[in-house]
Amino acid sequence: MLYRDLQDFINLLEQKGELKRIPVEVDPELEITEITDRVVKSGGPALLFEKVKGSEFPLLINAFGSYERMNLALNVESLDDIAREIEELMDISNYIGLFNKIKSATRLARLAKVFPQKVKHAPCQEVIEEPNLERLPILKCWPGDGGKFITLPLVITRDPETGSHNMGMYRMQVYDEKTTGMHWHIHKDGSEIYQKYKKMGVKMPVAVAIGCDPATIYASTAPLPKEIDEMVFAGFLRKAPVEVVKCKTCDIYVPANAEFVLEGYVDVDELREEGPFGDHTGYYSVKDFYPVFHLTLITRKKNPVYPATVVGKPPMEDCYLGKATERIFLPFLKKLFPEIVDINFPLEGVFHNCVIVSIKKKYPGHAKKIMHALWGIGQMMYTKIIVVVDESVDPKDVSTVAWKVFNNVDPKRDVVIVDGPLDVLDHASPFKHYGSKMGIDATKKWKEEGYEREWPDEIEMSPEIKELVDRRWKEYGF
Ligand SMILES: Cc1cc2nc3c(=O)[nH]c(=O)nc-3n(C[C@H](O)[C@H](O)[C@H](O)COP(=O)(O)O)c2cc1C
Ligand SMILES: [Mn+2]
Repeated sequence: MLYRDLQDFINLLEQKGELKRIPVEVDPELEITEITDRVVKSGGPALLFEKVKGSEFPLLINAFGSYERMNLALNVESLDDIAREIEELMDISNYIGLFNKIKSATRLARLAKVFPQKVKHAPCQEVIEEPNLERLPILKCWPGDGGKFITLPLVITRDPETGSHNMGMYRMQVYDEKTTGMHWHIHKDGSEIYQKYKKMGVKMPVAVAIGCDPATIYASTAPLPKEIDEMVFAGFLRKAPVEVVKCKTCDIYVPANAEFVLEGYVDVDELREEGPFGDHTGYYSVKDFYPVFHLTLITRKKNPVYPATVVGKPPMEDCYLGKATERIFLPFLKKLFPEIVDINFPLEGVFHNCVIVSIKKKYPGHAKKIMHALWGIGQMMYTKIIVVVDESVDPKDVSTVAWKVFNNVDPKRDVVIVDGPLDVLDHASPFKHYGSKMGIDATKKWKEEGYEREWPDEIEMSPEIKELVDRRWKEYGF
């Protein structure tokens, strides 16, 4: 089923028993966080707060906060299904031979539907009103936060040189009814486009869509190369084009199905203190200076729902968005590095802090090669700790991975420490954006890697005895 918009998704969640409505009045300041934190951590449903103190609009949260709901959001049985589809699309052999060509035609037809489709009239422009963020049920998430934050915004900008769109999720701190922070980190596409406007010395138009169909929301978080428009990717994921409409005050096209659209601009000569904010590392990210978004117009549906999320100590809702990325981007990584078998970003590492990767080791130093490869690719550059294991180890089985690390590693030989860029959210590094990273080679070592002794065999029981014990298990009295 194709979700027309966020409310369509809400309806489906409700039908599946994956949504709870909360009819009593609840405070968007801290109270919603505490409720949501308890619900996420106990594997509970999405929450629709129908009466948020101080606002006429209902608030949706935790819509993505489980593996089941993430699958529903992207309309698949399992996230690996998307990986398989991408793998098939990328496999050239699928296009050779008549029979395969016919099968491929349906695959390629899907690509024809990925491009956004312009429409003239859009639900997101049913109501046009003066800018006033005070009317929205915006959360103050944690006690030490610098204020209220829009936590699930789809920030849409246009490259002034190429005209292409970018859509990234960057939190927005509310300063007053018309101004917010714009927290795009320096390595992100939004910031790169901002730098271009800054060089030109002109105001940067920005539009923010709040609440779209779930694939479009997810796409704004996906670490795509800058050249790929997230709305094209959303079209691929939802198997239908994203309908877009032109903003009322600028040339940016926004998803027509958005619940709210904030139109405005960023002044390239202005920075303002942003934060602190209780972040997905489980710590507060410290105050820092970021660009400022000036709201000039709000357009919205007649009866919109405001979506939000709360991040904090993992696991939180955003962990499941991260897991979708882990699965969806694996085929791209495998295409570049066919030795990769599987990958796991443990939730405790909040994406950028730890990656476990299993490889088919083919030559001396192969594990070290893959560490450097990952540090050199897109947002993987943030990865502080990379653990490499042999293909026989499942990276998701963290206990077995730990056993390999604790027992297979000679630290002097197998640990690689390098300097390089880090995520701004890293609070342990000596500098902002820059510090060290560690790779741990937990694979079996070879003679050519300086291991002159005999690598011992892993202990395994013989199959005959296993089978014998299986057969006699009841007889033993268990
Ligand atoms: C809930 C949530 C909040 C996020 N907040 C920020 C943020 O404030 N700043 C930022 O740079 N990235 C943030 N991200 C990560 C970006 O959305 C992600 O890196 C995305 O790929 C950026 O898009 P871009 O590559 O087009 O810049 C957040 C992700 C999620 C899921
Ligand atoms: Mn991008």
